[in-house]
Amino acid sequence: MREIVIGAAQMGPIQKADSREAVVARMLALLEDAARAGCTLVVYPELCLTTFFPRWYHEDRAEADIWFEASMPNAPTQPLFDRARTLGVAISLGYAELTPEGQHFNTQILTDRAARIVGKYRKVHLPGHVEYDTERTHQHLEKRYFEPGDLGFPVWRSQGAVMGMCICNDRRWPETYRVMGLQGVELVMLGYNTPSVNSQHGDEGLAKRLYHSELTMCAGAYQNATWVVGVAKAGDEDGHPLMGGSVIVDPDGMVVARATSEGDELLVHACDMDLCNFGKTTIFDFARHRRIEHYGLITER
Ligand code: CDT
Repeated sequence: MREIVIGAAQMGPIQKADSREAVVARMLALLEDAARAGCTLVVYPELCLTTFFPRWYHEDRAEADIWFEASMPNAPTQPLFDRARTLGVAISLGYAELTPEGQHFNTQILTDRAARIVGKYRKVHLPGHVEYDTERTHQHLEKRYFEPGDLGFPVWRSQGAVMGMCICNDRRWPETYRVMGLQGVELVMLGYNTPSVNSQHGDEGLAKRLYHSELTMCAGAYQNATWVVGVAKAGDEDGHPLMGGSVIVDPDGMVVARATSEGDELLVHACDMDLCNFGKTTIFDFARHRRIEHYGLITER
């Protein structure tokens, strides 16, 4: 048995006016709860230090830099890293990254239990649009504020398991999981900010949106024999609702923990990485069963 007790730290809404320090105080409270529950890894949402700012249009692109972090850890997040090191709890969190070269990415990092950053992922599938769209009920300007990630879908060995990350819209794409699956991934961590309402399809309904979110994570888990931990930032941000639905999914594609609120809420599960072995050596033994001679179209168009 290779057990990692994992905390999925769903976060409730963050308002435009909330400071990074106030948000980190909430993250610290979730971390303390997780440590008390025996977790050695806590996963926080996408862009978890600020409100989901891509809903706000800045005509001057540079003004949006207020939402970005030029270093990590930095002054507001250092207390989180310090406490995580003391508790011996690894963390994974999403933030808007501004590089020294002036590039902007939607990023998630992974630390080890000594709070050293051991992995970094930059969101590949950026949803939304570049310019203000008068046809939408709300804006989703990720394509305006971020560049597509340039790191691919790497995996890292940590705490005796093969770990990978993706972010929000990435979870809807089978290629995301498969590229990590081909590297033997056993745990995919992801955060998301998903509006409760489809800006282009108002009558879609929350139940279907929650279903699609869970469907993709369960399918990714099953088809690649990996744990998936999906963590929402949820609730009403300045009048804009985000859905919850955080889950921990086992390598059979079954949900073993599911959030019940749209607030700060910790899910805890003891995840045995050895549960990945059966699928990886039988029905999803890629080396034996894949037929890549028929898959060319996937990368041709
Ligand atoms: N943050 C993020 O990627 N959200 C998307 C909503 C896209 S709607 C333009 C998601 O896939 O959940």
